[in-house]
Amino acid sequence: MKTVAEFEIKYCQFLDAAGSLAAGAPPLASDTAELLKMYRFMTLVRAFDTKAVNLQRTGKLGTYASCLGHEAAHVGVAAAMHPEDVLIPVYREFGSQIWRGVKMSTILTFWGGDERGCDYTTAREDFPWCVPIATQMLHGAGVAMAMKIRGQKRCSVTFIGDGGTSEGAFYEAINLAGARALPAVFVIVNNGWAISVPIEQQTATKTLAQKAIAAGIPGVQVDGNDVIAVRHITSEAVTRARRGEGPTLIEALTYRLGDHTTADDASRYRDQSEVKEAWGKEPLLRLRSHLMKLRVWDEAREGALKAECAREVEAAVDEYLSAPKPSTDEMFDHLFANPPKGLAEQREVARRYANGHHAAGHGAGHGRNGSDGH
Ligand SMILES: Cc1ncc(C[n+]2csc(CCOP(=O)(O)OP(=O)(O)O)c2C)c(N)n1
Ligand SMILES: [Mg+2]
Repeated sequence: MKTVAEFEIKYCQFLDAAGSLAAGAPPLASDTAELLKMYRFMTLVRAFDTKAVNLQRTGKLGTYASCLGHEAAHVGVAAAMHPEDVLIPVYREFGSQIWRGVKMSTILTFWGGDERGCDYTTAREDFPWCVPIATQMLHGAGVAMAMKIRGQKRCSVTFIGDGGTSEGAFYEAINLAGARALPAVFVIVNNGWAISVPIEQQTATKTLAQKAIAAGIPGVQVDGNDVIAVRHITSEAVTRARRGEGPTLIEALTYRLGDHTTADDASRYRDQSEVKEAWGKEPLLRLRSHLMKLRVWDEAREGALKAECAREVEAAVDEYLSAPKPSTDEMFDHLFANPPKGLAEQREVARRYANGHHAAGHGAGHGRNGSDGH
């Protein structure tokens, strides 16, 4: 017997939970302008997220997947991308999207049940949300293949959750990306849970990053709550991809501080002590203490930023709530040139509901109250 293959998986962290910076941190760690920009977006996303959950609770938004705790993973990845790269999200990467210029009112429009929310004014080639788990991985590989065929200097960046890495589409996508040396970056946000399934039950593998080995591509683990490390590692992967050096799989370790979605109650399956411990490692806290050590942050600036973010979020909510609703016809308009009889009937029924003329005993006019798409 002889060893024919060996591998190791590296883990990257610069800023630990206490906000202490490791030796050998990249110049980004002292680039106060960039750090403040990332902190600002992370704070904005948290304000947006809190508001979105409240909107759902008061019947003004459909099912919503909170990104609480994922701010560094989301903002760090987007900050490493170039504007012309293509972001392919799952359903909770709002931090990446807002960084890339997707309007908060647009995000609310979609999660309020209106598909016009997929029509971004900025980052127009970025993909909309993807609820069928792992299918977006194939889109990510396909987009990268198109870029390669066209000889473009750009890459796709595709997100996936820990649970998603158990799906066939995950393996198919990284295999293709490896075989064709595609300009693709895949980011696993390992938040410890796939709804009620903990990572220990999800897989026997020691790291999710090592799944890259079977695809013949580099895999690396990063502290997903350390925005400096996430941005640094993603920058390296994006640079490699854009140079034609092939794909990378990044596993960002973080924690889902909220419920899976607003349709979930995590207290039914998850120990509160685990959540409490995770709050001590959350991403804003450590960046804030780092900024304070650099003497570019204090309580007054924190208060001013929170007030500014609250105003921005309120303005987005106003824009969302005051926009005219689409007609129910729009659900049917682009399906068939000549709708089959059944659909034509459904369109009529929907019109009757919209006008309040429906059969007695059935609720109607739920407005923006979407159903559980998960
Ligand atoms: C193909 C498919 N199977 C099942 C589901 C139901 N589902 C929605 S989210 C989810 C768990 C996903 O967990 P993970 O990939 O870890 O992402 P997270 O929600 O933690 O970000 C499942 C099973 C789905 N949407 N699509
Ligand atoms: Mg998960």
